[in-house]
Amino acid sequence: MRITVVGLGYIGLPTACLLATKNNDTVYGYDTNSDLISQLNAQTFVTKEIGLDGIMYEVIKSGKLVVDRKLNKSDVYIIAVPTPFNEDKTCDISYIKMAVSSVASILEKGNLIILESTVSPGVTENVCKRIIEDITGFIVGQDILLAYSAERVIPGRIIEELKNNDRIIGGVNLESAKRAAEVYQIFVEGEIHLTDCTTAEVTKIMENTYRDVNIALANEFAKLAEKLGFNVWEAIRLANKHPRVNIHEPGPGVGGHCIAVDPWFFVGMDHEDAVLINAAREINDYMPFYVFEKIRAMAEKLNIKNIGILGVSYKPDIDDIRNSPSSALIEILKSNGFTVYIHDPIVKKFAYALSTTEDLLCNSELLVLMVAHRYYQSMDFTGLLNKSKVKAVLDTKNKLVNYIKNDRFITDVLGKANYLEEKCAE
Ligand code: SAJ
Repeated sequence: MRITVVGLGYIGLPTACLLATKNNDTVYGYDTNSDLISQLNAQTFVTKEIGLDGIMYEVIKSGKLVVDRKLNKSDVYIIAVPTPFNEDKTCDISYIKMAVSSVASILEKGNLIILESTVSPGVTENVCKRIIEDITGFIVGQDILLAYSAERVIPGRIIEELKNNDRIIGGVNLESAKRAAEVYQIFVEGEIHLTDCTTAEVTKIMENTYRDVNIALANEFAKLAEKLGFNVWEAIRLANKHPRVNIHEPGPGVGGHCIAVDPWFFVGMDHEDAVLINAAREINDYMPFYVFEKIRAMAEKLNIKNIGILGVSYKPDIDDIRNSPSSALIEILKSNGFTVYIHDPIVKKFAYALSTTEDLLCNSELLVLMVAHRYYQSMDFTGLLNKSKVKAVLDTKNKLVNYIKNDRFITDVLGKANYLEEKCAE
């Protein structure tokens, strides 16, 4: 089976690599980004994704995976290109249209196209099918097979989850779904479930919406905790002892390219009915502003101007900064006249200069934990802070303050009532 993966991003590249480790024929990886293709071929592309670095150059060196800016004729095309959202919150499918058109121009009877990008319901059946039929003159479902199957993997564990997660595959007809299942069976060890395209598409955005709404609920509880006088972290821990309750974790906001994006597709399609989904998105997007208000309150009390930010990735232990809550917070702090020192143990490229741990501690008066990287949790903060000019610590993930044992610092934790006031009063 000759397979081409179109789009070598966060999902396309690991998918192509895993296919290449097991497929009998060469797998092709196609991307329009010439820098990426050159870096992959020169073996200079660096990834922090566990397990990917190991197999990536093995399959490229052995010729099992050929990456190119030229689209090669294949039996199967897997399309994994980005789908951001438009200003009106609808799903931007321009990359999909381009990719499907390019593939359609070389399609042969009997070929299979699988769309993997996250989309609003109906894109495979209505948009992709029409483009293919218009360009080729073939009939989809008869001459050409077409299926939809979204990835469901979590950045940081992509390789492991690509192999082990269950997979939902929707086909324009049963034959399309079954043929697509044969492709994924090359490397997927999880169960494969067949359905129609629209159900498979909607399942994907429902999963991410479920998580977004639950994080928003946790964030709302955190705000209530501060006003009503309880400790949200302890209350959630205990509430989750109930066999049917799974409250998520509060935090400084929701980042990434999935949970912060996909729920908008529902809102964009039906603003009137997607009331809860819209509210959840707004609650989570507001969290960096909420954290800023806490910083402003502390800064006023303690006469502070220099803020140190711990962590800029969108979540712990990865180098992905897309839509990161820290980026939003840094913009707000800067536009309000604060001087900001930024640190991250993993991220190397960021819009602003990153400080070393020493610079951060020498210059910051208030430290804000935004990302609970393992690095921060294993640092001897108490020792380091003693030698610094830090006066206060704000912990938005309830991970640091508990073990900074020193009365010299004012500490505050998101979701803990009157914590700051108590400490200031002491
Ligand atoms: N977050 C919280 N509280 C939580 C969990 C997460 O504030 O309890 C924050 C994180 O810090 C981060 C954001 O939410 O900023 C998103 O992180 P995440 O780990 O929840 O999810 P992603 O975006 O890395 O990956 C999600 C996953 N979806 C689900 O778990 C339903 C993944 O399985 C999907 O494949 C991925 O989106 C995707 O590609 O759609």
